[in-house]
Amino acid sequence: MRIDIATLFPGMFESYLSESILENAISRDLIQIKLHNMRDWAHDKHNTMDDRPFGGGPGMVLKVDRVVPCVEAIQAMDARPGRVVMLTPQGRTLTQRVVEELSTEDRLILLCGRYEGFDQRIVDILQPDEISIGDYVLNGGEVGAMVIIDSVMRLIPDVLGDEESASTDSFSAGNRLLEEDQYTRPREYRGRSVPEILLSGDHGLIEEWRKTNRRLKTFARRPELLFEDEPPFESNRTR
Ligand code: 6GU
Repeated sequence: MRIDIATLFPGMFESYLSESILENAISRDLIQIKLHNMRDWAHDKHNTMDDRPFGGGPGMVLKVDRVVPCVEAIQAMDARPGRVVMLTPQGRTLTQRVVEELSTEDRLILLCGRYEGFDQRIVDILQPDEISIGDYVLNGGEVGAMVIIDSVMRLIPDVLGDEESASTDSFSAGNRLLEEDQYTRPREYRGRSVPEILLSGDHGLIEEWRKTNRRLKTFARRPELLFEDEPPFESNRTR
């Protein structure tokens, strides 16, 4: 998969992109990530990307005659047109379902906004998939773009090793349960012991305990997950 990022703050991505799993996937050519500074498409002498809103009001608006040519130029850099994703608090909310959908694309173009938002004609012309990462306000779309990259990358074949396999992740198709409690050594710490069953070596009993733990935890913390009808529940959990 190729991912293009259009942003006014490319520096925000640098340390993230050199993080281990991602860097490894990039070096194995499973993912190609191209950063683009939108300001390169500001052709006036002050490199203006934004302007005051018509009709008045606070904040600044990203200019249509900067952003549209920028995205079109990025699109032309590869034969695959790609899906344009606009990061905005007005978008549909990102869920694991949406992540699964995005992970099937061969190319994503992530468009990060700043300021008050985008001129509406940018949306009308580019018809992007508008995505929000949740009901809170961020200073811009950059963190949202990283969330998309981070979650989508896990679903690209061979990016994760068997150890980190995503197939049993919470929220994935066929698993609507939170993960069970995990323990490692020492067996006892400050008077708190690891549940006896996990030390028993009885794999049947251990699997029963894990299932019960996942269900009780989900019921206590996120009961709505147990009663959601989307997606069709097909239990493909193997562990
Ligand atoms: Cl993607 N961008 C901004 N600016 N705020 C957000 C968001 C994105 N998702 C939630 N809030």
